Amino acid sequence: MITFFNDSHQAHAPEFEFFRGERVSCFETPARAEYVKSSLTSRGHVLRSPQMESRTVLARVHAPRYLAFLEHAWRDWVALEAGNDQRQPFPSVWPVRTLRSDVEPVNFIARLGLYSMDNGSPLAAGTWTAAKAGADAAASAAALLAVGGRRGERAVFCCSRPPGHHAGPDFMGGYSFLNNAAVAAQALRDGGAARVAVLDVDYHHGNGTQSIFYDRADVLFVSLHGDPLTEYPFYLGHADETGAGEGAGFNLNLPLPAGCTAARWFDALEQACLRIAAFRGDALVVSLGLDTFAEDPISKFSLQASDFSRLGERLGRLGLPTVFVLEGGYAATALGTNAVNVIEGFEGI
Ligand code: SP5
Ligand code: ZN
Repeated sequence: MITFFNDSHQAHAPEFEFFRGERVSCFETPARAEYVKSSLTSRGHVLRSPQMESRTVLARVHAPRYLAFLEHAWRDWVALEAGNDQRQPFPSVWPVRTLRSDVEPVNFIARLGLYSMDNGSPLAAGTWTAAKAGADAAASAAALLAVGGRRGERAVFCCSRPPGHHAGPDFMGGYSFLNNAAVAAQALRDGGAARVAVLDVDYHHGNGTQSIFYDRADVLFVSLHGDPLTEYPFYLGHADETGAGEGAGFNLNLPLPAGCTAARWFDALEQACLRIAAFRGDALVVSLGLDTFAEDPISKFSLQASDFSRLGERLGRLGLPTVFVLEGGYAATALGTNAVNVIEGFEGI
């Protein structure tokens, strides 16, 4: 399988995040992508660098004012006060119900709150560089697939970070800044695929991807994840969210209780796959979160390494041209094996 590696991923390396009111080391680290890279390489997979510029497609999934903010956020933060280049900015105020989000404040922290869903997505000097290169990888992957009558690849894997699936039309969140899965899906549409399915298997609901496509029938969003009643992102991902307007019936959430067995997870995967097959799309985008792993430090499902092979096999049986984008997964040393297992399961190796 063709694999794109985001060579700029290390530019996004914030030091800490907040957890229970304390500063803790980031869970989403550069080492994650390096572990996946080394497993891919040692299994003989050849890594390529993305070639496509994603700006046009980015502007179709994200709001212009959000993209402008994110691109210049670090510069604006550093310009604010001497020493800020050694400090991480965090939002501390948000435009929740009754407050206005149509007027962008001048104050930097207020702008950061406007464009954030949480205080858990730390910015660093190279966040834009890394996230943009990740979006370029997603667009590059979409351009290589055999869709719309074009000759091409059966599947492409994007080994990249930061993740993307919590990033909505105009906000960052959950370690995500640019929604790579949405970029891949939109690029596939623009490249001639009439209908695209997105399957999100990360432990956390892909609220950003759901929101970007919620009122559209041309992109089906299906997600299995920890029940938002107890799990991040808490405010989206319930079973009664089925799509709106033309998109009614084109969103399927399969929330599962934290702590549930792998058997139950695979039952939900089967339901997801049946819905995707019935949709009869031209291509599939997989938001490949590996935080469903039993040993993940922040998640509560129980998949083992061999279960990732089984996941890959099941997705391969859908028979669709497929883009995989890496999302979460925080048991860093196991990420390589688990990612390669999905890919090789898909390929029937
Ligand atoms: C892409 C992705 O997987 N984003 C996940 C963002 C989760 N952010 C909230 C982290 C909450 C950590 N809870 C830790 C519980 C440990 N006992
Ligand atoms: Zn996750």
